[in-house]
Amino acid sequence: MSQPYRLQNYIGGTWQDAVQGAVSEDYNPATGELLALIPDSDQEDTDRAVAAAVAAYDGWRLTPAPKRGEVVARAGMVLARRKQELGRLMTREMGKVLEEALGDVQEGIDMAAYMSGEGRRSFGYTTTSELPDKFAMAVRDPIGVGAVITPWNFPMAIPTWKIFPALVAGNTLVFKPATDTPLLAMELVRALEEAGLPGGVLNLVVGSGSKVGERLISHPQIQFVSFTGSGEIGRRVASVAGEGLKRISLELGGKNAVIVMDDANLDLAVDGIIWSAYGTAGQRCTACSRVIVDKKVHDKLVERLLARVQALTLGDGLDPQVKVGPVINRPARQRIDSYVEIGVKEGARLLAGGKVAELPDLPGGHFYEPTLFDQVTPEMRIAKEEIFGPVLSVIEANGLEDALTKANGVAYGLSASIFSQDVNRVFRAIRDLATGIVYVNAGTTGAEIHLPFGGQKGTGNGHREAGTAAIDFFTEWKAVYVDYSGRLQRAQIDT
Ligand code: UN1
Repeated sequence: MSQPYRLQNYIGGTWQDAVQGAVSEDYNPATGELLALIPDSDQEDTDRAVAAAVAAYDGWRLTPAPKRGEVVARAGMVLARRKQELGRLMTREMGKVLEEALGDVQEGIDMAAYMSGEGRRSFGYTTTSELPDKFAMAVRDPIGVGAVITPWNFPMAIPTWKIFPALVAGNTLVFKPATDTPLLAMELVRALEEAGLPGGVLNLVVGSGSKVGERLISHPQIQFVSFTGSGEIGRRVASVAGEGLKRISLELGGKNAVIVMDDANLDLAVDGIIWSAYGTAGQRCTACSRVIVDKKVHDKLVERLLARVQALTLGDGLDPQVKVGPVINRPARQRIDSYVEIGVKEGARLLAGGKVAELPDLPGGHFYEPTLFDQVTPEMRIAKEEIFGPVLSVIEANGLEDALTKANGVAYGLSASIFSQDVNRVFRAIRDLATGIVYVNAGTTGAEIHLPFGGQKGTGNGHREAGTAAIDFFTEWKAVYVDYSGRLQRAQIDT
């Protein structure tokens, strides 16, 4: 066992302990190894970080956008250079298997490549004027100082979705990562530091939601909040930050369905379902947690799914044989287990898994057996609520209409997929699925960074991350009128 890291906050360009010196602990969820001692920051640390971001704002706002983009581009190169090492660290800190951890780092690298280019785009537009000798255009301004609050399940990708576009747009930030994955957050900040980001532009404060998070969302000098996490906390962010008239972007999870029609390529469907339901131990906002299958192919599909679920190997994600790592911590495992209990009580048929996995070689780990339920009906809680673990429910449908109604019959609307070879069915599904992301003949995960990411209904509050949509969230529009007539011209009157 190596010595635990000693993590610090990064405020105004210097690494420092929490003012009160409080520390908390960061563990490897597969082995129980203590990975790091981390600051347990409070309001004072948060206020210092906000003050540093406020002080840095004018300098950064006035730095030409292409230069801001170059800093992000260089940070992406640092991540690329360190990809293997960061992937391994992520597996140790968060638990997902190494291949997926490397994908998570790659998503950050991709985001840097895309957003650095926005430094030379960030397009506004010119338009006409109703008056002669008058010019009109719309340009983008940064918003100011913002808070970025991120979850543990994509410890590199999700922070980069928020931080890279926000920085290229000219904002300064306070970054509060999940306390389960602060090491990856630190490494991202270090990459930006190495890339030449001026002090104060991005400040890292590690601490609890109840102290750091609460202060950020109510701080009078924070102008926007970008949050990814649970629906419960999302509502709290919306009400507190909303009261302060801050701009708010929320991404709050899903209850994503794969529809399998009777004409589907079933082997392909099984591949897509297994990957999107059990990858990252089901701990993705985009994870497939419902399979809605036409009754004509139900038995065949379930038989093949079951064989594949039973073959999944659990263990430490650094072991290349392992397909499913641990879940993030003990309370998460407990929560998953209580959902399984609810499912059994509700009358769903448990086909595989359904219990905590005790691995003899890894007694300190938090593992849960990949779980498959059949004969689930739409009104059961396991068919409606986000479980965020390796638990999949199979629901039968009678044709496409019924499948679409069932897919849409939940409060969330992040991702959905359909397996079918029939172009007419596919296009109807694309039109009628009430989700922000739709896949055809693929599972529900695998969003690429240059398309909008986010969902309808209870998944969020209407904003999208990634792609050009991210620039829309992190900028203000400014309408500019230039009158070169040399006289007073009154719009709507002197036309
Ligand atoms: C998330 O689950 O919170 O599409 C993000 C995917 C990944 C991102 C998921 N690219 O599954």
